[in-house]
Amino acid sequence: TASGTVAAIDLGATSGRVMLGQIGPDVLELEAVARFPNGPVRLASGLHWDLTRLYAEALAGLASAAREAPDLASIGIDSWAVDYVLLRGDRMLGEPFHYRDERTAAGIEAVHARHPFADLYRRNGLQFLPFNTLYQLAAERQGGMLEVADHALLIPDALAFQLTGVRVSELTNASTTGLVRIADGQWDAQLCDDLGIPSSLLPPLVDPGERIGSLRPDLAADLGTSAEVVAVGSHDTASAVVAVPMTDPTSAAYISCGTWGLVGVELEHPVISDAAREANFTNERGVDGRIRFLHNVMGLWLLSESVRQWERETDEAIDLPTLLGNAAEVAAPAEVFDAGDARFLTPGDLPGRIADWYRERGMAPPITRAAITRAIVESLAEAFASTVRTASELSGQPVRTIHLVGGGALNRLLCQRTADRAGVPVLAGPVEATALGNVLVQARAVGLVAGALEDLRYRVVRTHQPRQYDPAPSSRIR
Ligand code: LRH
Repeated sequence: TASGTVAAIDLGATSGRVMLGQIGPDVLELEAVARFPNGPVRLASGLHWDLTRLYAEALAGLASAAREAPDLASIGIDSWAVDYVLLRGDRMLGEPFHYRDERTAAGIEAVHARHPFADLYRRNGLQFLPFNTLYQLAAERQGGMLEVADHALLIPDALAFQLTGVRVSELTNASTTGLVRIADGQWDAQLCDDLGIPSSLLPPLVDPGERIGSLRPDLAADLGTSAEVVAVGSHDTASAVVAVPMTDPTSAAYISCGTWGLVGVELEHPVISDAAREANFTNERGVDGRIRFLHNVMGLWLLSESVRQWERETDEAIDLPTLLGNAAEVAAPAEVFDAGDARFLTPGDLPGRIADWYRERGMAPPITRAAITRAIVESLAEAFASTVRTASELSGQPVRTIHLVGGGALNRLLCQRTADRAGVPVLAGPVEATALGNVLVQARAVGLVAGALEDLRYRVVRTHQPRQYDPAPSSRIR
């Protein structure tokens, strides 16, 4: 196989980055050429993303990437799921809504009046999340926006459109909209009709690995590259799962832990049983036709939003490693709180809401920052462990190892306590799994590597040694 360089634009809900990926026979290396913060912006209309700024940051990153690697082969884009931009012609109809915006209640009601959740689940296989794209679009319809728009593009597709002028919808991310049929992976035009969502808004679906297009000529000249934009697993979680160093996906679970903790297993076929629906497990499409059978656990959001609150209160920057070190020194709470409680979804005073959760049950809440942080870590670890057990039960797949990838892999206390509570070893890393998965799918598309998903993963196994956390027998909680 050959050697070469590709660029990955990877946008998380809390931060974004542009990575140069070097690929060679025994090389798989990332170099961050740009890193930038991301987060919600509250406008008069609600909670939004500043997509225009993210695009500008991505462009600056691409310019550095092209300077460093004049032979750049391709560019791939991934981001968080479900959110979209409405367009009329080439024009964006405002900045996209943030999925944590609270406007969708009426959309949910309108959708479920036509298609009760059990019926939707049979069609699209998705867990209920109040912000799934179909509920957001139903809310847009009530606001009259769908009459003005002629296209809806998911976030990575919207950036690909800015770069190339080409409108497509990449399948792994499209599968999170609720508008793709689980049976055949095509847009569900009947469901769109029933919900008054014009299916003409939805561009043609493409698979990860397909070419999207060349850079607009002005951009190619500015950036000094003729790299092509290639579709990757544009849902960040799909890219992360590509780079989970599982040597045997039939006996391992994964936790992709960033802003969210996506906890589940990889399957060949969806599971849309009553039990899976009741446990609110999702069947999202993975790269190469795999199914990501998983459940959304609240993730590091609980911690980052608490830190934000404390910083707001005292106007002082908080050092995360110190906070986590202190958390490791204090006792774990007698009871974990329910990390999945919907009150923790929206931005605000999370420490206050955690305290409310305990007080409502007649329990003393953790008071100090260290104790609150410890409660968050323990509650996440418990949610991770129990969700792994449920994934295993519902799918019939044994779990002998848990791979924890993403930023959470840096959190030693979380990794150790997840292993303890699950009674199964946790293999932590790579931290940049999403960018690696993005790079690998591009590398295959442009002919730098060949093979099946297992071959791509094997390259991660060879180059990125995970850190192992064995369950402590004394603290095993079952
Ligand atoms: C993680 C993620 C997750 C979605 C959520 C909206 O970044 O893509 O898979 O459920 O964001």
